[in-house]
Amino acid sequence: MSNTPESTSKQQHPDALDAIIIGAGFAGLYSVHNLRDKLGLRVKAFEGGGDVGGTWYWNRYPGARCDIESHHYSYSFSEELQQEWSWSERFPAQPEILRYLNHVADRFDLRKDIQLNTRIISAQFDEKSCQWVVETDDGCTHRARFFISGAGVLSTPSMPNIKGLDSFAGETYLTAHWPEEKVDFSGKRVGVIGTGASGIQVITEIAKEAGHLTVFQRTPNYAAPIRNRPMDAEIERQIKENYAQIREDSRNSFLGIPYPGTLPSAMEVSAEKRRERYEEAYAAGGFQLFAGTFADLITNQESNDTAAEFLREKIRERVNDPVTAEMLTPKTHAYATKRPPLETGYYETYNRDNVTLVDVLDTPIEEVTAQGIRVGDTMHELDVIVFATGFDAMTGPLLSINPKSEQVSLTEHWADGPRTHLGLTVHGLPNFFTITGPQSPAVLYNMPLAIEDHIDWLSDCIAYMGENGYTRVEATAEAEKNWGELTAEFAKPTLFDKTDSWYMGANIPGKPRVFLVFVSGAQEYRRICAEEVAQGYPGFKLN
Ligand code: N01
Repeated sequence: MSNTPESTSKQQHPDALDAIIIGAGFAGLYSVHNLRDKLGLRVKAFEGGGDVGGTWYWNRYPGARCDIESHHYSYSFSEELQQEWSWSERFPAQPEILRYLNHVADRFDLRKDIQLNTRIISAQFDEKSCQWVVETDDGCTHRARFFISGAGVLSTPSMPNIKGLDSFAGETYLTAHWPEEKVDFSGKRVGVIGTGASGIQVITEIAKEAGHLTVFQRTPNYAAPIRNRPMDAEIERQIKENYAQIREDSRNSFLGIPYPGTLPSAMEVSAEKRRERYEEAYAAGGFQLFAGTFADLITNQESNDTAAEFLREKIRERVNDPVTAEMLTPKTHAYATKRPPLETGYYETYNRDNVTLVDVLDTPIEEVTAQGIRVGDTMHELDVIVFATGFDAMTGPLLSINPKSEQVSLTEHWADGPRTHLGLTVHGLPNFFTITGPQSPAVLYNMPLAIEDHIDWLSDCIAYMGENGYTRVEATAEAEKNWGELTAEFAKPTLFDKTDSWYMGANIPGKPRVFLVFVSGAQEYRRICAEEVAQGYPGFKLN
């Protein structure tokens, strides 16, 4: 691997920053605040979007809503922020989360260290100066000692490779890059491809407005009601009074959301008791069915079957037409091995006269033409196509930048799947941190807390380096190997690898099929990270 021209020169770099940060979503914003205001570093975040917000800036499609309770899906680092911000609903809609993140940017004066409308396109570690040399798409080069990715885990959208895509004469939209101005669906013939969490939300909303909606479904999902409602003033008061305890409980729970009363196994209770638990969780909403019923749903096929069958019954109850109900009923994968979506009236959408469901599993989409979408011999004429077709999850955002050093390029290093230590660092790429990176609990841990944990950890590491006169930190090859083995060991007893999902990288053609998440739960992961610090960073070479 060759050096950049600059790295071979002896030139000093007075303008170099201490840290360059990718993105200004939840991770980028807290990184700027923490590193700048706690450690006193000179930092700059580069954000491709036209404003702060990350995921919540881009995914502004109708119906976009977080399915974790608002008071859990928020920063915990500032008690003042927790007390002054009021959430209007139990589950926050995209515009409210975006307002919250804008408030955070203003309140902590973060904007002055964020450059919007600018993407980082490459990054190379220069051994001589011990600095990252980072190129942005405005043609500029920047230098910093630390390179920190807050690029997100679901931020590289995936477009299917369908014949004739460019020939469509109507409008096309991608849920993951939704325009700022309102899209008018009234009276139009709309097609939606994809029935994951995004598809389920957008389908429910578009159906209310479109002349006709055609949903192209490849794999049906196990969706359950979210049960959103306006925030109750008394509940808000109790939350604000008990935030410290709530956060403590969250960080000590598997998913980072403290649902009480989870029983060890669905097979250790009677069928009646099991049914009772599922009914309660279904009525309570949120992730309670997955995270608040039985702890072995993702490890025991028999237990999983009971939850899956419960949800299949609910779908059949809610959808009037038995043929459509059967098409919507998942049969080929275990519950929660694809991330379970939450909904409000999704299944009832198929009881509307203006909605048609088309199965594209047995007969895939043949082509897109100027008029619409052809499936087998049937032409579905459309004015609008919406793609809710997912993301190159977890590794995609990092591989698109491909950070390099003299020893390592990330694309080569991860050719057979991600290799990291703690899901946060990479051997051969010094002073580089991947917030909620692959092989961390990330997507199976309430994201704002997962982000804060990572940033607090890397910030402590940088402070430790300063205190001890180190300028370079790098995960050892051995630590990386051990972490890979531990990640695989934790994944082994689970059912995840039996399903083709984005957790497995299976939604992207050619992507290595490996489980991308450290699935020990937040508590165990946090214990391991704390131990690394307590033992003086044995998994790292510091110099
Ligand atoms: O993406 P997905 P998503 N022809 O990958 C289908 C988070 N999120 O954006 O399953 C036909 O889940 C594909 O079919 P299949 C959350 O973590 C959170 O919906 O591969 N269909 C699938 O149905 C979530 O898990 C929230 O057979 C094609 C869909 O497209 C993650 O983001 C809201 C196709 C993609 O589903 C990703 O969700 C939204 C093709 N060629 C998202 N290619 C909340 O907090 C793909 N598909 C609520």
